[in-house]
Amino acid sequence: MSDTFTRALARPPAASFAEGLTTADLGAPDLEKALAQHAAYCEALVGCGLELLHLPPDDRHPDSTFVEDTAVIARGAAIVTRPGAASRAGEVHAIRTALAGFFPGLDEIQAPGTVDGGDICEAGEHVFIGLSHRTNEEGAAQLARFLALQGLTSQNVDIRNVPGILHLKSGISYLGDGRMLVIEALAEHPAFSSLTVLRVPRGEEYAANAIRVNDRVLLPAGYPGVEELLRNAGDTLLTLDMSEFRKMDGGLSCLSLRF
Ligand code: CIR
Repeated sequence: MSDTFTRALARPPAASFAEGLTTADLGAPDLEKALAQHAAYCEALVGCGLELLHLPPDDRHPDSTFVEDTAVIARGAAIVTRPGAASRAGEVHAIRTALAGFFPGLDEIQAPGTVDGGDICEAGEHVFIGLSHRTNEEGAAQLARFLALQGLTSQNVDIRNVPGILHLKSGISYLGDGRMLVIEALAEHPAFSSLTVLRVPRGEEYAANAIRVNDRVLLPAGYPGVEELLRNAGDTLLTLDMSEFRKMDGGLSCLSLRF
């Protein structure tokens, strides 16, 4: 099984969206299209039974639609992160305010620690923490202590030398029932040896960022190999066009905080 979610926090892309950080080299995103894709994403979460909490767009922070990076929520507790990219540091203020009402003991990653939520992959009682160019060892250690207080074990997975992925969850997704969707470059990693590893076909790496939301799996549209893999595994899929977010290195998981 996997966690049951009842709510999600999301924030539409801002007018400054195209000024955000990216390594994708896929051209500038079209804001109108991104807004439509974001609306469809929110609708899909509502279709999965979630209540959607919307934050207003924030022009001062072009990457602020990627709310997942600003907090980690586990077992009824939450911690606000310290994003690893300087341009994203200010995103946490609105998130802190939004989450405080739900999580009275809201914790915070402290300097010099940095954590991006995209590096945190919860898999049942165990959590994988990506050491990346955004999440450093100090941040990972603080997060591990927070998780331990919630009764969760964790381990680090160093992805700093894995090409083509920004965050750990750009390359893996936990789908529930002991199953992990994993790109080839991480498929043999000893961290995942006790899990059922579903290998992402080459060329479809972007679809490694999927999300299990209650009884469905949300998947980016246009990746037939991964679709087939998951349908054969018995998953109920919902595919979403993510083209404009992909241009900014973002995937499905980044666009919401689910709890
Ligand atoms: C960034 O570079 O921070 C954003 N352009 C993309 C963040 C994607 N977030 C995620 O994968 N969790």
